[in-house]
Amino acid sequence: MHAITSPPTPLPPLPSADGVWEHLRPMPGALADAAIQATDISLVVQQGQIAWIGATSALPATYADLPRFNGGGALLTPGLVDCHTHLVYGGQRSNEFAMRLAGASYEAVAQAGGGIVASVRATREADEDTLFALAAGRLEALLAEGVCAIEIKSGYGLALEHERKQLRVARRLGEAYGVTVRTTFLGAHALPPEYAHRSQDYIDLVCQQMLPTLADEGLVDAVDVFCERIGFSLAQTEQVFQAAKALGLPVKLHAEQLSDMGGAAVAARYGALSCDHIEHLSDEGIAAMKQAGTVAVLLPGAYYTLRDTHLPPIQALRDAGVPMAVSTDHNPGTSPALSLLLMANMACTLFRLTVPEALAGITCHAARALGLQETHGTLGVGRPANFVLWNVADAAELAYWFGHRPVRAVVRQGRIATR
Ligand code: DI6
Ligand code: FE
Repeated sequence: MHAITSPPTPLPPLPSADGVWEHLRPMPGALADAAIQATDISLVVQQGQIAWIGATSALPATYADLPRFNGGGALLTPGLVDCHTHLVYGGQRSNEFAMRLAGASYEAVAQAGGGIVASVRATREADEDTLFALAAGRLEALLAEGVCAIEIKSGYGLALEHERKQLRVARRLGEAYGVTVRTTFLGAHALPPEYAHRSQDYIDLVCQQMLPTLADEGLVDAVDVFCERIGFSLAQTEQVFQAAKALGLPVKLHAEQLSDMGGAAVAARYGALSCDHIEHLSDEGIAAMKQAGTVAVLLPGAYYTLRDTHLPPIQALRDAGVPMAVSTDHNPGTSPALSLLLMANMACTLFRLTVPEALAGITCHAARALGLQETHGTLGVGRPANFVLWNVADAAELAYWFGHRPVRAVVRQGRIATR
């Protein structure tokens, strides 16, 4: 890989979105205030926040002199939320794509020295500016589609300085692009080679050194573990959760992706924000998640890439009333996906979500999976102005087209990001 030595150039400032955005047609479920029933609505942005929202016919006269943006009846949605990504890493792993096509399983690829550890090597070799430049390109693809908040995990460094590098890049991306970034420490993603056959020593390091140090540096918003046969055990998962709890940090879990480890129920006991993947989730896991208010994050990109056939228990989650989010799981191994709309489409076609479920999955439920439900994922007064105008006749088109981006305008953190 060639190194990029110069620091990333600061991006030019985006124009302010302050003013009246009128004649918009809200997606069902888009507004925090369900009492607003109008189909022609306006939204007032002041100092980057939503100052008023309601029927265009009821716009208060006090806003009459503000700049006007005529939406022309465009569909209005909240800014999209991508609640599970591994966006910052070096290299890429198209070679494994070929290996899997030739019949190798994800686990076999990992055992052959590929998998997560291959990305760890490339990430350790890359400096911070290189990682920034690589991740910036990926982030731009997601932002162009209307993403206004994104979770970015560490987990390809697996040593203090390299995990720090990933998390610092995640924070820098948020600042440079004016996008809400939630960082998740995933030190317990895989066993680094230098700890081969010493997984307990590594987990001790994660809990006693890496996590407290990075949390102290303000780099950690949540803590995640890959709880799996090829990842970490239930007991090790719980040890990491205890360390997170001691620091007052919320937890999430890569749970029951390849097998039913019982991780979801443990995560729920720690009040997890979300359990993600969950193809093999049990009824006990579902009940525990419901009780704890834990979001089920569905990752159809990984399911598709791995040509998995074991569907997550969608109907049981639906029956239990567990909120379902949908995310890219962007990562170089199992989900090299850079379109959240494509994930909504795949959640419908592969997982049989309804269109409203898929759209809630990339907005309000995704926000909840990050603990951002009071500020993101629905539109309401006092929230930061994050919204998207779409060139579509029907909200269902957002999950219907694929390979198409019917965006008319994106307002992100009160700035006009795409027009
Ligand atoms: N589950 C995933 O889908 C990714 N990590 C994880 O724990 C895969 C990461 C990779 O293969 O690089
Ligand atoms: Fe993941």
